[in-house]
Amino acid sequence: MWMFQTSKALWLLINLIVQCSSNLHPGFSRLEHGHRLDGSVINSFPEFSFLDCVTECLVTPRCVSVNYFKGANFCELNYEKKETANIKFPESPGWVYSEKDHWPKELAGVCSNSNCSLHEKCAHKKYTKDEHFKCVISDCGIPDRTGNLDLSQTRREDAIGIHRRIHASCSEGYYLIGSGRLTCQSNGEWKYDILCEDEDGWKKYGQRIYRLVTEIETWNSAKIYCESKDAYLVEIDSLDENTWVFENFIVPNLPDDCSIWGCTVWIGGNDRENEGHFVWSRDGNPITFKKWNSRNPDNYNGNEDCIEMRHDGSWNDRQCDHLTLFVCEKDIN
Ligand SMILES: [Ca+2]
Ligand SMILES: [Ca+2]
Ligand SMILES: [Ca+2]
Repeated sequence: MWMFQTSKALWLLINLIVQCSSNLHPGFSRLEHGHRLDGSVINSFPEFSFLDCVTECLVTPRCVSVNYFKGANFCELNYEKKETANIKFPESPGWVYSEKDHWPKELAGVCSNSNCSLHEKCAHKKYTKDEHFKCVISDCGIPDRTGNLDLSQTRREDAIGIHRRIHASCSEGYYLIGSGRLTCQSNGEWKYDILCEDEDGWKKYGQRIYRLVTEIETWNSAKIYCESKDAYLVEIDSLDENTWVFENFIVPNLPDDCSIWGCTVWIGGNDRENEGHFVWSRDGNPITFKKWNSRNPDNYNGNEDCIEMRHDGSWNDRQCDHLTLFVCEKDIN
């Protein structure tokens, strides 16, 4: 290892002195000591020499600048530079910042003439005369900053390279659903574990959000509708939750004429599979907390398998093809 490092360094030194000692001068003279660029890392590499770091940037089309931490030989490639970036350039003792433009592209060897695309990097054997290179996927690209996704609160360790992650949040007025992370997969595509749900129409209770859908539907259509919103027909597990749903979605509408919807809402319970054994539609788990109306469940006419919440917050089993409003529930993190 020592021999390899030494010969590598020597080879590099000879190359530099012979070929481009004057070329390297602008690069070294324009280093910015004590700074690093925040929030635009493509990838990072431990145990890199500074020139390795610059070379890695030169073989990576998306890279425009590097941060280098001398104490740990730690290299970061950036997809922005300080002039164009709407990002931070804080004082960071021990760090050096440098831009790709200040370095001779010949440092990239055979890769200086590669035609790799923006999300690729040119791979070749360093410090050899080998004329062969290949383009390999480098990153997933810069995630779309539009829409409801807020990428301004990313963390120090976030990066867009393969197998790296970015922490995202949702713009004001949106609920975050999921872990909030974007993971760059090995095929170069982002995996989004984040969904930003418009707060309009949804109400938050604990770690869940709920929405009254003001269209009359059969129980099954209501279930399908909720699922199409990555939600489920409301599942009530406690008296507190029952009271909350009742007070938020039924009480406000009680002054209305109830002739269209009967002032009831579908909830997710049913005994369609096994008469008398009520389960929740989401996962088939048995219903534990119950809030039956005094005469129910009565399976009236032998044909009542779906649960509605009544105008007083109690439950009734009802024919599943009855039409009424319904409440969807969704987990958030
Ligand atoms: Ca629930
Ligand atoms: Ca029944
Ligand atoms: Ca009934």
